[in-house]
Amino acid sequence: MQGETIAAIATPRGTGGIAIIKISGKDAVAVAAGCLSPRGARKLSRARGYSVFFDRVVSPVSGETIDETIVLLMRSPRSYTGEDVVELQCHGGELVAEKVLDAVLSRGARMAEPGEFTRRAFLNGKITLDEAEAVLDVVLARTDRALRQAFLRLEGKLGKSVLGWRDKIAAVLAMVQGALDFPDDITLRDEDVVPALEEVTAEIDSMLKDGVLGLALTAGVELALVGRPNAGKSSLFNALLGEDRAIVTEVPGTTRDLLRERVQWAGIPVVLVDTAGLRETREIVEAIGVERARKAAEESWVALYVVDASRPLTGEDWYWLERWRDRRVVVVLNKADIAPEHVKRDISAVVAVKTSFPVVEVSARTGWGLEKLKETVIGMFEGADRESVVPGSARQVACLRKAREALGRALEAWREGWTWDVVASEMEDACRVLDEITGSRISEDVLGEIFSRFCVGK
Ligand SMILES: Nc1nc2c(ncn2[C@@H]2O[C@H](COP(=O)(O)OP(=O)(O)OP(=O)(O)O)[C@@H](O)[C@H]2O)c(=O)[nH]1
Ligand SMILES: [Mg+2]
Repeated sequence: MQGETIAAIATPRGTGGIAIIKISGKDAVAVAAGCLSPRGARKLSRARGYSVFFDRVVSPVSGETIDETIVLLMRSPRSYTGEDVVELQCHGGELVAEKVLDAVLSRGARMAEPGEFTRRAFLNGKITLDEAEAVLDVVLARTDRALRQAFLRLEGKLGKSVLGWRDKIAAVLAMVQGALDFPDDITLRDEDVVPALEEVTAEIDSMLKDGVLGLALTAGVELALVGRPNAGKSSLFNALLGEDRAIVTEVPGTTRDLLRERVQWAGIPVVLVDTAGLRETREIVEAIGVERARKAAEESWVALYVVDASRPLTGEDWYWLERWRDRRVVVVLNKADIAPEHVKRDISAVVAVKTSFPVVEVSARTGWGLEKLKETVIGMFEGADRESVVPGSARQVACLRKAREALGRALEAWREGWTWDVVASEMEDACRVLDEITGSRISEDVLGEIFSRFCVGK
């Protein structure tokens, strides 16, 4: 199916080697031909898919040549969108690209919306929805490991598992429905229903466990360094970065603003956030900093609660540790180089009694214990092996979770001897949410939400 003709600059803004203006839709060839030399226009109209030739872009308004271009033609259905696609490759200047796009638009194409090319690829059945999401993940991947996972999804590995589960459930569902329709002829036994559903449940569970890692790889994780003034947060921030980024002094209350820096730990994109020391203060600038620190801790994926291990914990430390009892927190005993053994031991013991947070000793000054700290944080992601695919978006994780819950209810209804139509309806639910992952059943709203995150021209 070919839609109205859309166009966009597919390359980033600014200057570069080349700029690509992408045109897709039922009139893509005519629109592009209208911007070429007469000879180029004839050539393009007659060309077969996957042809390339050199020509000029000519302004349809003034007749002036705008730039030289390489014309690429991909005819429907053998193109990214499944429609006729023409790409005009020009010199990589911002103005050149804009002028070529203007020429194309004046010939009747309309400006593409964000992600509209990929959306058409999905709607025309070239890719499934999980693959469309993976396109964005590939574009945004910041580490090798994130890219590898995005690529596995782009190849359809996630969709394939989901489809397999769906088919298995559908097969059981067909039997249950058969038994519902012909109760005299078909009797169902436990082994017809339970093992298959349990198997799918276990496989979904295992993928859900890796969901934490998947989201970390695509979205990255924020680690907030928090704690009382002078605990050594900024020193630790610098030590983890390997550069002298934040100001460190012996004056409590040195840091005011949040500082953010990117690092990679085991291929996971991590954003470290240094914050102001937590304390009651009347000083207006510091008070704003403390409020930001609290917010950063509560919005981060994990808070590293840094303490000066050369002295006992204070009431203020306990106030925060209690407040964050249900969050992910690692208690970092810093200044291990100068902290007396018995003080460290006492702190560890009391933290272990009062909380379930892991405790790690480090010295920001000497670098001792930093590896152990990283391992502790990385260990909080369930470790999927590198070739097994993990979900990449919160949407996928949410669908998996819903499918898992529906299967759980189906099994429970079966075991408790509910009528089979109840069991069947839960299985239908599970199939429906699995279909949402691949997009074979999906609402317009969800599509809009997914593709709005793309850039124009993708
Ligand atoms: N011996 C020792 N001193 C440290 C260590 N880490 C930090 N310090 C010292 O502790 C003091 C405070 O360090 P900062 O990193 O500024 O502490 P902070 O938690 O960022 O303090 P605020 O920004 O005021 O909240 C400085 O004098 C550091 O040199 C460590 O591991 N060992
Ligand atoms: Mg600081």
